Amino acid sequence: MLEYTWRWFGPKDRITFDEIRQTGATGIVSALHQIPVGEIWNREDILDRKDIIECAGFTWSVAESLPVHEDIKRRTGRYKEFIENYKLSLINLAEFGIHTVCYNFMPILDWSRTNLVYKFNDNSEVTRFDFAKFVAFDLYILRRESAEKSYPREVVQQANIYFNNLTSAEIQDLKNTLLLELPGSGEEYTLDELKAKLKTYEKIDDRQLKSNLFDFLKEIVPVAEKYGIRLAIHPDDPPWSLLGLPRIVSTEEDIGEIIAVMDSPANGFTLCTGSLGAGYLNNVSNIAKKFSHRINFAHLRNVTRDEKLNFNENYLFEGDVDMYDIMQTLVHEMNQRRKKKRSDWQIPVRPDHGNQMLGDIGKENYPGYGLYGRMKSLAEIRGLELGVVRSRQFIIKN
Ligand code: DNO
Repeated sequence: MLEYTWRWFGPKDRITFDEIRQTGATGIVSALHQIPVGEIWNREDILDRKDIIECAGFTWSVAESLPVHEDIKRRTGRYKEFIENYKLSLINLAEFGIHTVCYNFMPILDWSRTNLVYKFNDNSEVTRFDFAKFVAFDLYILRRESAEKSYPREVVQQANIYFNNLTSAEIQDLKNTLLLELPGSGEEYTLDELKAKLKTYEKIDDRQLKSNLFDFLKEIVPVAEKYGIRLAIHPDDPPWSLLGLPRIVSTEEDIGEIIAVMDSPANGFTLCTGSLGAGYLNNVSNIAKKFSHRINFAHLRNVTRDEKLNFNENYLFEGDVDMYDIMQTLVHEMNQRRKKKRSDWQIPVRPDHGNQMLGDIGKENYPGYGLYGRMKSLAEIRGLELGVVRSRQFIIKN
């Protein structure tokens, strides 16, 4: 079976270990958020976190994220030192048995949304991305230089109409949402800070960023291989350029290139069905099938998307991603790994963002990381897997 995991943000997380245990998860996905990006995850801090997790009866299954410093992404400044630090962090994690490491290569922004409390008709809440709203932020709140060149004329017009109808409270809300600290980035910006950061990527296009990623992989994959680490790059969320920034882990083609550059089980990806699924042209079932041998971690969640680059998160079985197909692929891949007698055949999976619902409504947590929505998704994931596994056995027997 898949290894059922749960993202726990560390001792400040309001979700308790008892609650996590009751969801059915056995593995914990966690990160040392207190360590500044670029610094080494030292042995003492790793051991402390591991002890807390193990004393509660769980395994620390995945490090998410071991963040990549912007200097590495740009290949400027102290990037050489930060790459050496990254290698040491990997070695330290491996020493304590944490062998799956999730990271991303999204410049500056991690996942982005224009609405963190979009209400469903059942009164639960999810996150949503409206392209015109995002463009309105870029053009009229951030006022990025030459931003209008990034968008087709109709989109600029739409954004203009949209913006002119906003109240000042709505403008403030949009601004806060987009500048907010999100779990992956660990940073919160002012408009000026964000503008200054964006400038540092002015000369870096997709090709350059990809080449910087490949250079990084050429350095870290051999270390990961040697110490039994399975790297799992996380796709861009959403899978397209934002604010003129390059984004390079967005499509089937991108993932194909990334895993081909260092062909090794150490160089894999996180099958994040929601991030990839937000891309109208992404067929997530195909991506999963085609690259199943390099899925080192899975984030399962669904989205409803459209061709105009709008999407909202949805219940696991109610969006545009075919979860049955995805599960077939995961189960098949695990069987293949088992046949090869790989000790790491079990793929860790976690429910990703869940609806804010039931007893979570009104409670504080990172958007998408409440208790009940994720618990519901995890129950559905487990049920789906059991159904897929049993029906395959049934077919073989009969
Ligand atoms: C969002 C998460 C991401 C993810 C990072 C991995 O909820 O899936 O923030 O942790 O992108 O580096």
